[in-house]
Amino acid sequence: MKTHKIAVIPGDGIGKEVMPEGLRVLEAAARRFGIELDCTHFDWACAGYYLRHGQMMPSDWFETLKAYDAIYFGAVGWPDVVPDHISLWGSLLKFRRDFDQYVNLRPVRLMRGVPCPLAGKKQDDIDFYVVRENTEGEYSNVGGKMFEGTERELVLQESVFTRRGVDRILKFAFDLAQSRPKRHLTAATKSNGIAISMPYWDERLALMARQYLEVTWDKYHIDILAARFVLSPERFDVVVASNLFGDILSDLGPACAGTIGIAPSANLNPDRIFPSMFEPVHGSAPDIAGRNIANPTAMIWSGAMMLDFLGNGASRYRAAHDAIINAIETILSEGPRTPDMGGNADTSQVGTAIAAAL
Ligand code: GGG
Repeated sequence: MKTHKIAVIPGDGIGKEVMPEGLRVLEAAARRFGIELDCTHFDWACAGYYLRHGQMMPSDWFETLKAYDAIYFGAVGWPDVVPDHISLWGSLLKFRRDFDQYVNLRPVRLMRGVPCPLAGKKQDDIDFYVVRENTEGEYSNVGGKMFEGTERELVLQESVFTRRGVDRILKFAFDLAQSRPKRHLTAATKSNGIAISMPYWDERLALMARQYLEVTWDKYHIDILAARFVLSPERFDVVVASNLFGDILSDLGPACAGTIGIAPSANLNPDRIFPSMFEPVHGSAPDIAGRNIANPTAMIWSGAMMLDFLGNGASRYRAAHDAIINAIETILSEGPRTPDMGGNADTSQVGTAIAAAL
């Protein structure tokens, strides 16, 4: 039996609080389904390695992590001490780029037992994926400053859209749409205002669509698309978006499905040359950190996605994934619940309950 080497990076803030619950449930699932996991912990965080060394990770981080099958990541950010762009570009974004995790796959689902904040929507009405481009686009450090501190101060920031980068994320999204019963793809754009990169994105989209005749597709400008998430989420199946638009939509989607505390994500290197990374959509949430009240569900669900990816189609791993989702839904229906879901349970109580429900 293969032993999967997992690099565990809890990170900062509530990342440190939800990670033990993620591991608790992973261990329970691994025991039940006969999966071997070998976890190694790294304290690469603002309130960890950074405080001692002035950088987020050691310089040999790439070689170190390359030896792992997956990265299980909590959250990054301690803005009172380290500016967010330093911590993000010093860890999370390095993983995504250097390990070519070009797909950020973010399921948006109204889970059983979660009251929907949108009037009149049923469980089946919210069940789609946001496929976020994860290595280029608006997330760039290309640009510069001139005339700093003067009246003529000028700040320039470029977006980067490559043919390879655009085509591969569109292909992943169309493949996913083709594998689902609805077979529908929606693309986010803003080609009326962003006059070079977004028309290019639209052009590549239309070309890619020609190869997927069984998939129906449409595209919306990001502003009206955001409104449609709230007004009619049932129209979506697979939503593909550039890095920034995908980031925004994948916070908005889970908010429409109850709470961002349950939203998982998978940063995938689909070619499996480098480790993929699994993390909650939420960040380190400094406002509630240290109180043990964060919802651990997103961390736990991300662990389920990790098992499924590690299994690469194997039924035992798929069964482990499904059992975790079922345990999450049981506890969301029957409690205990954290305060973001109207309950008064703490993080550990919810994690323990989900592990027991397995
Ligand atoms: N667990 C995700 C996390 O720590 N997110 C912090 C954040 O600000 N991420 C920005 C991004 O995902 O692009």
